[in-house]
Amino acid sequence: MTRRLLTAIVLATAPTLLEAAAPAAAPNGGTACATLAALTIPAVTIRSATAMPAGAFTPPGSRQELVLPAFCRVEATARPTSDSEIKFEVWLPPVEAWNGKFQGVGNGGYMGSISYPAMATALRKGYATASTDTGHIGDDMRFGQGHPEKIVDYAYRAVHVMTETSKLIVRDAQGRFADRSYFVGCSAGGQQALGEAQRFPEDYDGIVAGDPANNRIRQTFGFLYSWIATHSKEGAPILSQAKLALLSKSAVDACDAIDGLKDGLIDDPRRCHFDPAKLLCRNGADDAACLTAPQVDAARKMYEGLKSPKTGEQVYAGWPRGSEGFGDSAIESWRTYVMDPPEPMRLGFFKYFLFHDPNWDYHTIDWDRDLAYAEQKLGFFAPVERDLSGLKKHGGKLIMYTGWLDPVVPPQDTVSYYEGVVKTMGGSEKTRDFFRLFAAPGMGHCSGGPGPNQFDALGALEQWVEHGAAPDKLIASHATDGKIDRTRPLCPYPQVARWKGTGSSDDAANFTCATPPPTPATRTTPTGGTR
Ligand SMILES: [Ca+2]
Repeated sequence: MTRRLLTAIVLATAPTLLEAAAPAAAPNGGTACATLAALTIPAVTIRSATAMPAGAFTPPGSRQELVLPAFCRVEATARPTSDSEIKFEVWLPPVEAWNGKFQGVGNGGYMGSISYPAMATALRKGYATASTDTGHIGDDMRFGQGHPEKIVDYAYRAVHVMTETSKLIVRDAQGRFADRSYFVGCSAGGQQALGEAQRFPEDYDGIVAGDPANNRIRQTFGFLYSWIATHSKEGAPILSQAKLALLSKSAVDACDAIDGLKDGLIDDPRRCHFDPAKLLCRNGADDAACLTAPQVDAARKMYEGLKSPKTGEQVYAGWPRGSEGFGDSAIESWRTYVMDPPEPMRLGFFKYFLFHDPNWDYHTIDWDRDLAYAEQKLGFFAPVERDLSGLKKHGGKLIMYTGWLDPVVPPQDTVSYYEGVVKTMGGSEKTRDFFRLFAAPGMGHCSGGPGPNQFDALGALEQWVEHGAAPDKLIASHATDGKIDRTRPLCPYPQVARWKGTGSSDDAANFTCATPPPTPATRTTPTGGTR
């Protein structure tokens, strides 16, 4: 019997037979790459299977050359519904170079494109890896107009289908299923990670959810609110790059020492209550060192975040003090998602996904009524389920991280999700054994910032999954011009890294993880001030 025919039969039969047949089918490991094209997985088309030699590979639509070891490249399309067209790729190392593991990688924003650089990183380390375009092409949200199934594909189905299918492709190519499966993503990828943890807990043994945009409906409302609060009636941004940088510097000056160490970092911005009114220009001046009254008002609203006009309840967290403009690039500030866009970010959500009205006018927003409608109609869009008992039962482990300076996904929202899970799962001890959060002081969105922001979350996760060694800290580093100039442990929330009082405060060895006193509820003096 040919390998190809056997594969088709095996895939169509019961798991017991499948397991029994696999070793006999591939005693020396795997099918030749090209024959993978003959797989007959339901609702999936293998478009190509190509043996790629070691060397440079330029991904489609990119000019960035990736240097890769030899691998088998599989291009596939899944159509779980008649309106679906989910493209994905699976990259397989030669069996002798394979580390026995599968790694699914996440996406960013609404980008309908395969995450080639993340796949390259995984492949170089010996993983079989997969990524999907989430079922559409590009970042334009018009893809959802009249295509409700494509919205579902983007929201969660594409990653799940990619995962299930990739596992079969790995099995066929390598001669056995992967020993372990991991998912790694940040931002939208963090949302995908939590979606998998909540909805498909059997898919992965370990999950890294970075700066997760999982509370996506409310985040979208938050973007709209923030844009309106920080732009003139004519649509001009009220806060310039220079004023954003002034705010960041002033917030750090006011709050750096609250954590007990003057190091240019605010350990936990929730403890910082810097009031931008302290920078109010005197005598009608408007210069680089002060803020006008509208600028003060705009900054305050960014910190406060969207509250229900009806009840005053917090709908979505504001952005943390320190995140205003902490770096030179737009993504290291409020510019990319709030100040710079000529119209509110993600208006397409309302136009194409929610109201089905391309002419929808954002001035007509009713925060309470429209949010309730959105959560009722598109609840599947935001993986905010706090009951993770499915993942726990599966034996899965979850590492979530956030940057305390994230100007895109407010870290307060990520922390709040974690606290919600702790409450739902019956307390910290019952959560820590499978789910830990690491919050990085001075880190921006997924990376960057003045704080240590490079760390090996996947490596720590593998130790946890494969050896039962739960991560008590992650060692993070900060580099300038490629040279490491600061290291610091990131501690499992609610612990924080505390300097021992001797030795360099730029060396992780001089820190311990300690539990801080509870964060006081909003404590402000009448004049603002910092406590
Ligand atoms: Ca500090």
